[in-house]
Amino acid sequence: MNPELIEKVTRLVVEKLQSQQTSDVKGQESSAGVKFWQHTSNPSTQPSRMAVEVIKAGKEDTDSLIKIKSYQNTNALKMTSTVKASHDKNENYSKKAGIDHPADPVELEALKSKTPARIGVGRAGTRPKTDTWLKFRFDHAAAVDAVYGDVNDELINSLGLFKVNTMVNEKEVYIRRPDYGRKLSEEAKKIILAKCQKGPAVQIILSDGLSSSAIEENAEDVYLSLQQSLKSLGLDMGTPFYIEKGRVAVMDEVGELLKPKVVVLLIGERPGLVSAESLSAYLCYEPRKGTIEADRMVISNIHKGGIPPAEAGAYLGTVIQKVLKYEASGVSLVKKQG
Ligand code: B12
Repeated sequence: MNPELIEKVTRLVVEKLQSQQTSDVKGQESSAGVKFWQHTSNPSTQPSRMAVEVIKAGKEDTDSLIKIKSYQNTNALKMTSTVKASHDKNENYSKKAGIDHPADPVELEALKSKTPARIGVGRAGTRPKTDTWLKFRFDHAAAVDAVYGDVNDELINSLGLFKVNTMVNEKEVYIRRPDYGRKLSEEAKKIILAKCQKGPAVQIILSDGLSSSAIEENAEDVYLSLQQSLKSLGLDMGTPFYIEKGRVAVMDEVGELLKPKVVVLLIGERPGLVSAESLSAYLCYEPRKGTIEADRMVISNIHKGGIPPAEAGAYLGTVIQKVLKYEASGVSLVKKQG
């Protein structure tokens, strides 16, 4: 954990976003030197890059490269290095798995560089090539692990969070009964009421949701940078905690109990075959029982191949500031903003 680095990156991002409120931040380089992640970078053709790079950010910020990552769960570490090794080994992946004699190789490469989806992978007769098939099996296994895995308590403790449960006790029930994942257990309600500050401006919650890997890989950076961002914006953030096996609408129950102005829920997304470790941040102004979905909003695709976690945390702070200013979120926010 390196709070100074998180603070530095968060400050740069918040400054950038505040000076460029109207522009789309993705894919642009700021004058302050924060480089945003190239979403469609293809791991098989591009060298791996760190989530956040701070490049000659100012006279006093001369570090050429900053890597933010301190907590490393051993499984997550194993997985990350396995993925990396797999990508390294697959240096020639696109060649082996690609179309043998493309009519237009330049155009094909251009198309492939625009998406991480499995396009232009070629085939062996009527079947996929062995490399394509093995990569598919690998990514599918990672997705299953993400859904069925549990977040390491060490991470939850290291973030200073306490853990509560929904009405779900096992993953099979979680998958079959989304409604149970939207309700807190009676014990959870008591613990939350006993431990949490009432009526904060911002209530942060974390939950594994559909991907424990998403929390393991990204939660620390997003959470720390979100905290820094809220601190720099002068926003009070109550007592954050972790909900095991939660669904998005569980925030309504938290809203009822603690009456925060805004709830932000960092939750694992349903894994796909491109990334099994993607995190979402769902936000809502004054969520309560009966809140309609249109009043929620989401920033999705937070992971090292999407929106870099530390930048997402910083960005979230500025979105929360807007939600508080207009006292609305989702479609209501859009309507009020005009
Ligand atoms: C599954 C899914 C759905 C399912 C949700 C069904 C269900 N009960 O789970 C369905 C098909 C209904 C759906 C609908 C929509 N979705 Co959708 N969805 C997803 C997906 C693939 C996974 C979401 C997830 O894992 N959530 C986490 C789990 C734990 O949450 P949950 O509690 O089980 O389910 C809730 C959330 O999934 C939430 N939700 C799902 N989509 C959206 C979209 C928005 C804007 C909001 C606020 C909430 C929300 O609604 C569920 C019920 O509360 C994501 C892709 C991704 N990478 O995240 C897109 C995604 C979140 N959806 C998206 C969109 C645009 C929509 C729609 C607005 C599409 C439309 N034009 O109608 C609607 C809005 C629905 C809503 N709740 O307001 C976009 C959001 C883009 C953005 N940043 O704003 C995403 C990122 C897909 C994408 N890449 O474009 N979605």
